[in-house]
Amino acid sequence: MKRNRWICGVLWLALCALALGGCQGAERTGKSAVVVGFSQLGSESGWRIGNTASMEQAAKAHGFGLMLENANQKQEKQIAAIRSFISYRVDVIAFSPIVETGWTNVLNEARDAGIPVILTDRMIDAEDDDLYTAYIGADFLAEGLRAGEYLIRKADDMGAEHLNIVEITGTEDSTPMRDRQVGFLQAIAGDGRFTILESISGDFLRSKGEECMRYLLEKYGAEGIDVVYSHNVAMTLGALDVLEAAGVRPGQDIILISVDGEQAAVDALREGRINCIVECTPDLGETVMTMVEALVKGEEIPKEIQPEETVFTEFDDLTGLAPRGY
Ligand code: GZL
Repeated sequence: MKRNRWICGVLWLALCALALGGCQGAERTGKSAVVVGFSQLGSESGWRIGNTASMEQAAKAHGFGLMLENANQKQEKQIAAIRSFISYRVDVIAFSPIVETGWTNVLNEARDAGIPVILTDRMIDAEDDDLYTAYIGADFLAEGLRAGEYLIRKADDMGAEHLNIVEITGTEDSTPMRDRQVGFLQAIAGDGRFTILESISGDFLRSKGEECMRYLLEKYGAEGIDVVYSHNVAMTLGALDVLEAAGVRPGQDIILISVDGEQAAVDALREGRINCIVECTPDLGETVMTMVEALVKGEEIPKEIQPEETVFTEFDDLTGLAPRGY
């Protein structure tokens, strides 16, 4: 069985090599164009699909070969992909770690091979931050703070005395899940108007967002829930389906706060079905590839680069907002 897997691995590498313009065998020989190995964690949301497209477009624009491996939400597949990039001797490895832990061994192997690693989108819990060259991704704590600051403004605007909150979180042990939760709690800390009834993981998936909302609605009733704080648009769209099927008017009967900012969410915001979208941009590709360009020239790059992000709320005039593109 193991032998078959090994053969498949070599064949896969050879196919990638051919796709990259005829590099021979499982290891690059001679000097070809810059090749980036990119392990993408999955295709779980519109955000993720937009992020992958951003990386592909930027690699093409820079004239880089891109070995893209989609792990379909499996950490072990990301680790295997990174090992194949090392075998192939790519110039730079980029990956979006699905969770923060479990990367030390494979990142030591990349360091021993002299291949720089860029963390894109999500962070790792590294004892030794020499295990990666740079982190290019959002400030998720700030995103959580923005969600909480919106809710405080909304409560003030409503003259609310007390609001019960339920939280549908992203993938457990992932950076966005942890920091969006911590930032939100920090923002509302000490404000006696807010109670978080329950926080459950929807794993950033629309289907699980539906399951979570159905469970919470059955447990607390529409009357018992004033606010839903959902860590991404995919889960929020699932929650909207459940709420509306139950005759609840999201955005009116229950306040909906989401993160990400796909077009579907902006449309729902304009329709009054979502109250607040904290932006998390998937457009990291150009920054990643610009840093790759610098690395292959032997230049130093910043240890951390975070994109500018904003927040869209029911209080804003959205008429000038350009199409989101994902
Ligand atoms: C955030 C990213 C998250 C998105 C989700 O940068 O890691 O993962 O918020 C996606 O949509 O699943």
